[in-house]
Amino acid sequence: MLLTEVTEEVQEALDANRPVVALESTIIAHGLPRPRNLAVAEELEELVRSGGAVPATVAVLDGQPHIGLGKEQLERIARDDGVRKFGHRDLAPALAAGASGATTVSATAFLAARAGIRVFATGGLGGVHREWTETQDESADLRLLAQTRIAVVCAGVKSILDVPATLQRLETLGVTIVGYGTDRFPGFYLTSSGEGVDWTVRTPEEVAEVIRAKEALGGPESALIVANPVTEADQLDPALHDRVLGEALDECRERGIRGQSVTPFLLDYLMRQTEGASLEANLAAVRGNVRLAARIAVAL
Ligand code: PSU
Ligand code: MN
Repeated sequence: MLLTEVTEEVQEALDANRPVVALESTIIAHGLPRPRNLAVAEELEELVRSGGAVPATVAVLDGQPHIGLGKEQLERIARDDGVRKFGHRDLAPALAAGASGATTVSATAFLAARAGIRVFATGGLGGVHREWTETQDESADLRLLAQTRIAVVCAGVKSILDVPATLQRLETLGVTIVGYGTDRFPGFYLTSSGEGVDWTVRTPEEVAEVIRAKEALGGPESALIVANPVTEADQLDPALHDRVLGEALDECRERGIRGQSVTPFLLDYLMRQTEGASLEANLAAVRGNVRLAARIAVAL
């Protein structure tokens, strides 16, 4: 029994070795405000198409993983209150229970790679949270990327995290990182996190070369992180970012918010307290990543 539903368009593209870009759905269901989230979901798919690739938004609906969503399915993800947040470890019980949920980076990367998709675009990865020593909160994104063969185009990891600790963890896990047109690791809402990257690539063709080299090497499977910064013109004002993030982290601690709710809470807090400026920076990052992912998929 094949559990996963792959749309005809995506399957045909994969069979013919034409470019496909996977998109996650947690950012739609839990990372962006309604009703704008639906417009963004549609826009991201359109960006992939205009880049010459086929979009494959991933989600779980009524206990079935979907690779590629139709219009009504995308609407469900964007609008339904019952849509949960599924990391990789949630997939089995969700399937067994017939549940519906948006997939995080970990669940999306897993399902997409399993379907044969090589390129995936998102906003910012999850990672090691600040106060990790107390909470031990580290996104399952990291471990899953350490075991999954896929190229993930992202604006680094979310700046709400402990970025140096996350980079250290990615090094330990053996996840390759290349900076796209930069030797700085991007800071999600910010052009730079202040940390460096060891490798810089400048064109989609160069990224495709790295992917091919990685595939030719074989060995244990792992992801390639293509770290693509927002432009300085589109970034959130760094001083505003640091001030509001400090407040957001205090509020999160005071309210005792934990587990899967932490990331959506912090993103939402920043959006409200920056009067939407963080949302614009987030969207600029995602759009840039989706465009680049399409170009990489085409170059492959
Ligand atoms: N990128 C965004 N917004 C998001 C996310 C990524 O611009 O909301 C989501 C991704 O799905 C990622 C998740 O996997 O946040 C991380 O959640 P957690 O820290 O609970 O693992
Ligand atoms: Mn977490």
